[in-house]
Amino acid sequence: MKKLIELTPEEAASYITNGMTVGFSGFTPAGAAKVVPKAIAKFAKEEHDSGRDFKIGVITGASTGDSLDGELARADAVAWRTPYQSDKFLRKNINLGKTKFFDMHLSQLPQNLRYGFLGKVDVAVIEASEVQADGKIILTTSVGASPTLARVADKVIIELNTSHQESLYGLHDIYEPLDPPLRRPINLCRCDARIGTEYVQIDPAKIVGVVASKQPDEIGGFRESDETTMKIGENVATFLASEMRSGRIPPEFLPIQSGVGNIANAVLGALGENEEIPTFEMYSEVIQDSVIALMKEDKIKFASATSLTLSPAVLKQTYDNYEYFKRRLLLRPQEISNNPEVIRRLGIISINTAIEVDIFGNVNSTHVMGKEMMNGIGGSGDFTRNAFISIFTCPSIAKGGAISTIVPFVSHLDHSEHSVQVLITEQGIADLRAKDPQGRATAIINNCVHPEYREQLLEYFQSFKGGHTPQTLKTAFQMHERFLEHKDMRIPVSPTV
Ligand code: 0RQ
Repeated sequence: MKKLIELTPEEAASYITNGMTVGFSGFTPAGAAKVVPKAIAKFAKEEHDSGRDFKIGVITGASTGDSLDGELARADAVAWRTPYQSDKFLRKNINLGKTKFFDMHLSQLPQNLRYGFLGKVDVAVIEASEVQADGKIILTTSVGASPTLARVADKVIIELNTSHQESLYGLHDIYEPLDPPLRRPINLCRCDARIGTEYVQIDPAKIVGVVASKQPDEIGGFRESDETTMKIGENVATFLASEMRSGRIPPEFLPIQSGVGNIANAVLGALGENEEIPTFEMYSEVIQDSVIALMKEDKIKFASATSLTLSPAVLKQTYDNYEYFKRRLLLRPQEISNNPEVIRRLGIISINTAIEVDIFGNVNSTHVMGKEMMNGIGGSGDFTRNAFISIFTCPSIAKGGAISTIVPFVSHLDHSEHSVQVLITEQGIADLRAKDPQGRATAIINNCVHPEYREQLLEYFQSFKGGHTPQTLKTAFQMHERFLEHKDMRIPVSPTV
């Protein structure tokens, strides 16, 4: 058996040349490649300083950490990027047009790679906790798209990261579906079902070398929940408890998917505190700090996801009590954690955050004022479209009240009124199920809009003259236009004489 060769980060980076497509492990900063992308960024800067071009195409599972997206963006080394990002430097390059970005449903990335829709992957850089000379790779805190990236790439570089728990064997369940017309049903009928292997298996001949790393995942902590996020969380818990009372959610409850960020963290905290909601399971893509806290209290009994996105202190607690947690956690490829077939079968309750929602329930998750990319659609579409109940949350205002997150018409559309069932802000709950457009608009304006904007939206709604949907094209973007002109969506009060 071929012995694996040890490489320095610089030697590994030398396999990557201008114009290549590189796949990196990482779904959120969890399990993201770190030392090799940093070395690539350094090399890119040197090439640029010498007047030579150096830019690559970058594919990952989702967002990553500063050593990957941050370093490469600061070196202006990213020609194109997919499927998701949340780095401020990369976001800037995307919005300046320096990096081409196409965001896609995260469940589709691995199959799109196999179908050849994204072209050839030249090199995959994969963080591992263990690698064997026969090509078995045990991943770290995320699975994401790594199994597929490692399998389709021409060459593979391993970042062997020893900052993790000594053995993560058994944390992962690796299963890659066959492609049509040979695809079979995904035999997953419970959150804790295992259908694959504990390791990724690739052809060892493709592994060009192993780079040692001790760098921990670059995950920041969360902002403390404030009054608004706490109220949103309480409203979500109240809504789900009332769905249980009405018998629409069964007494044993249904698995929860929760997005990332401060609001999602506060929502999970509130679910944990609601006494009517029984112990539940998660079938999600990201496991955040709040899941671990609720697992310790036995409020969450199992969590299946594709990444363990924990702040350093919480990851340490998890590793310190690994015997307890390893029976309750499972990481799957994003193609399975976010799989529409499985989401529909298990009856997932999805909870995601919107940037902007219109009075009909159309949701914008990605673009500020219709044109500035924030992060990407991520997994929100995979879950929303296929959920048992799909919920969107957001504060009713942004930027200190200068923006109403509820507008007459979204400036960009990610989730349509056909998929969005419930909207929850700190103001209240709008249940949009079985309502026509007028009923939806009434529920949203009455229950979710901030008082400072209620009259304005009501006036818009009432200006409608005939038709099925109360929409007036001429004034549909008046609030956005006012913001672009005056940096505030509120109608200025005319001075009293
Ligand atoms: O900016 O921090 O500069 O003030 O957007 O907003 O309220 O802190 O909420 O951190 O949960 O992020 C939709 C971006 C929300 C995220 C989004 C500004 C606001 C603030 C962040 P500041 P909050 P969050 C699973 C599912 C898409 C992907 C997804 C997201 C910043 O949840 O990327 O759902 N979702 N994935 O001020 C202008 C508005 C605004 C606004 C908020 N209407 N106009 N700015 N902001 N509303 C995850 C994965 O797939 C991995």
